[in-house]
Amino acid sequence: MCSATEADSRDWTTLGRGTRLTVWTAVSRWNGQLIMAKVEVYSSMFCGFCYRAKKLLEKKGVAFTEINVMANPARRAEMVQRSGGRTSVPQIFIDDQWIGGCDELYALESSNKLDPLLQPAT
Ligand SMILES: N[C@@H](CCC(=O)N[C@@H](CS)C(=O)NCC(=O)O)C(=O)O
Repeated sequence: MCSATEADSRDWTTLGRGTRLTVWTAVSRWNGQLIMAKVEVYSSMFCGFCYRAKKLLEKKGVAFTEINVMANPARRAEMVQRSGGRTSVPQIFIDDQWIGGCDELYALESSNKLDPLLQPAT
């Protein structure tokens, strides 16, 4: 289980400071080296599509930052702006590239195009 809310990742970063093994944060690192792309999931509670999208990422062992737009209208506005006007959740970004929602995430996985996107930019 490698997912983290933003609050969690801050806490974990603090916990990990000074230790040799840096704990999993929202951006996956091993001894400071980036080993996976940055993944962001804008979501809300009671959202089956969000649940499915997060399940796939968790199954693949992908660390991601979850942004709850229901609790934070400013972040919803940010999501709409970054996704070109989409209002539905989830909206998913990999290394700041807009991926789409749950259906698009599963389509990428089915066509074997998701893993290359999850590699860290070199
Ligand atoms: N095809 C979209 C469906 C997403 C969707 O319908 N999400 C619902 C919540 S579970 C939603 O945000 N509805 C409100 C809206 O469309 O503005 C996906 O795969 O992500």
